[in-house]
Amino acid sequence: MQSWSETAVPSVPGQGPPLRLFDTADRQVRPITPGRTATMYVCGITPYDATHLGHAATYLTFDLVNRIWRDAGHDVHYVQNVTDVDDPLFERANRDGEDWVVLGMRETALFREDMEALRVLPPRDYIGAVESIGEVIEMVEKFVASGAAYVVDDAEFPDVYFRADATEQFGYESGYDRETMAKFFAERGGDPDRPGKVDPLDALVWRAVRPGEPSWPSPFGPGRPGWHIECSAIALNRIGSSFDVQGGGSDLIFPHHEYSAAHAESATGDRRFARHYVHTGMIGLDGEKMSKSRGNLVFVSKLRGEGVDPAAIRLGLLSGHYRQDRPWTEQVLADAHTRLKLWKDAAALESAQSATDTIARLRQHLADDLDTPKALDALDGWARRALDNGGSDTNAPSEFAAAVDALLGVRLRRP
Ligand code: 5CA
Ligand code: ZN
Repeated sequence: MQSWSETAVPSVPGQGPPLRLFDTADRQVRPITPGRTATMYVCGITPYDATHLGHAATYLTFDLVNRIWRDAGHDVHYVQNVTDVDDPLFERANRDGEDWVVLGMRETALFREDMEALRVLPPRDYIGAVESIGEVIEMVEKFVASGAAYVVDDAEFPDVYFRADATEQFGYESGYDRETMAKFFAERGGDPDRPGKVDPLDALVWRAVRPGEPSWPSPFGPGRPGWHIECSAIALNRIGSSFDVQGGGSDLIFPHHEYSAAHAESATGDRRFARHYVHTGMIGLDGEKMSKSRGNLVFVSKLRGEGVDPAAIRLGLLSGHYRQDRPWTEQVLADAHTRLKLWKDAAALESAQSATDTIARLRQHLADDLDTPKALDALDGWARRALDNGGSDTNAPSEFAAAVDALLGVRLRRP
């Protein structure tokens, strides 16, 4: 699938400390040690509606990871999927009397536009679930051959299920007990009560065709992929196992990332799919998680349409810590506008005091589990001092602007 276009990233003199991030599986902040090419897979959207600020916050978080790695001189192989065949697409398309393929294409195009406007660096591989069906079938064949998956005894709908006990280490990613797993499995797309399953926690990897649903031929009969398997297949075939970061919102910790890891580990025999599992907190509105099912959405495209500067959306979403659930409010946006103006004014000065220490602090705070609140504070401090007291360093305003552009993705001056 076509990705979106790349924005230029200025290079900034000097280097920051190595990146440390919280790993959900190990429940601690620890260093990430990528090779020359750093590898990252971030779960993409299900394109049945426009991108809201919750989605945007999650992609902005991993954009920081991408930018920190590039700043450290790594080549970054970033992979993202689009879940372009799934129940929510059919439901929305049916409701609106539209073709589900057209709906998916339109919302994916709008997502690309939003990402470009927010200056999110594009994935190198942007892959649709439909495009990866051949890869999914290959994996499911392997599971069936090894006994990791089985076809339910149902003549009408011979679905294929992956055994939750196929790998010894199942459960390590979320660390949840069985009761918590059962709760989230039922709430987040699982089907614990499907007759014919060996264990209620076994996960669908191939869904036999139902009347009115699209299907693709396979050795197990016509059907379509289950959900977790698309992310396993897409990541494995592009960045292999033991890649550096698997990313997504905290609502993907279980079941999605637990099973995509288990599928991949069952296929490869490796103990660990990703070296770091990184999860973002949920953006809320009016006291509730922003979600399509609750309908309390603020769309990026709607704000853009109202003339809101995407750089202010970016700064507003980055003003809280990525792991914290946090609300989007009018105040968050107003503060972001004030900050953007402060930084732009300082970046437009002819001279200021040196920005070298401030850039070092920016890098330190970001490397410390993406501590954006402290990073943004440090930049505010420099900008205020520059505007109040001036300084004689004529390079400082442009160095400040280059660092903000490279590391935070906010452009303060015309290039
Ligand atoms: N297509 C699957 C992943 S393979 C999916 O979860 N799609 S999604 O459109 O529902 O979500 C896309 C990403 O946005 C996921 O990482 C999800 O965790 C994140 N997300 C959804 N709602 C919020 C929110 N309110 N705050 C922060 N992140 C969110
Ligand atoms: Zn995914």
